[in-house]
Amino acid sequence: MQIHVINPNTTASMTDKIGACANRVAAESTRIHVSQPESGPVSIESHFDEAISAVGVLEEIRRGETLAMDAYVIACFGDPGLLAARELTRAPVIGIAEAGFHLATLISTRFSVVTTLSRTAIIAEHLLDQYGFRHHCRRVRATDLPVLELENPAGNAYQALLEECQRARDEDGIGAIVLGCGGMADLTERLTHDLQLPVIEGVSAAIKLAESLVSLGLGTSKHGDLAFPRPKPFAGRFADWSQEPDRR
Ligand code: 2AL
Repeated sequence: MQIHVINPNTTASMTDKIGACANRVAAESTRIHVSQPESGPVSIESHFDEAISAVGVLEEIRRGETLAMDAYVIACFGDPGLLAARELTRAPVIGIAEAGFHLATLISTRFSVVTTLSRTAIIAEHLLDQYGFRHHCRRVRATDLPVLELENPAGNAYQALLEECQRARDEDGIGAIVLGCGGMADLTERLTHDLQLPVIEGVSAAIKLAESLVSLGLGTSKHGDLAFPRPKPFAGRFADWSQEPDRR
């Protein structure tokens, strides 16, 4: 089984970290391919960053389709381009936010999300509404850590994250915490140990969900709105996405 893990931002150290995390949890027979877009923001922490990064994600899916990937993981907590990505493939495509939310509801009745910047929290809030998890989530908490601070070995990111997670555990009436950034993937074990409650990180969650779906022979439905996009010409810088319109 081949799973293509896409880091939607263009920071290579984060891509490597996400790849290491995916490899740690993947089954022995699973091969992990990890990539990042050629162009786009170094971190995704606004609606603007997210819109630009979604194009990069779709380009990576198109590349993955030429390599016959069995599943895709979008490893940014805003799940940028998720539904559009599903339109481009029959393989399952899993976002790390939705994967984290799903697993949290299976082991707790309520969870909180602990993410990066306050301004980014709205993206997780929107996803909770869109995916129908609003009722399960007590609170989306921000640490006010910029995403790239998680890549700074001399920084204090772990302590800030731990303290916000402790507040979530002690004040929110929850049973589990979902980490709200792909760059937090390597901190899960330490946080779980320090907090003594389940901490879910979306990259691992998404890999195991992708493996389950592929093992069950389940892929993205091509019946209805996730069918392949209608072929049509594209202008300008997207001209190479053009396909002859289907005249039937
Ligand atoms: C993210 C993430 O997972 N990767 C990134 O660049 N931005 N999300 C976030 N909430 O900070």
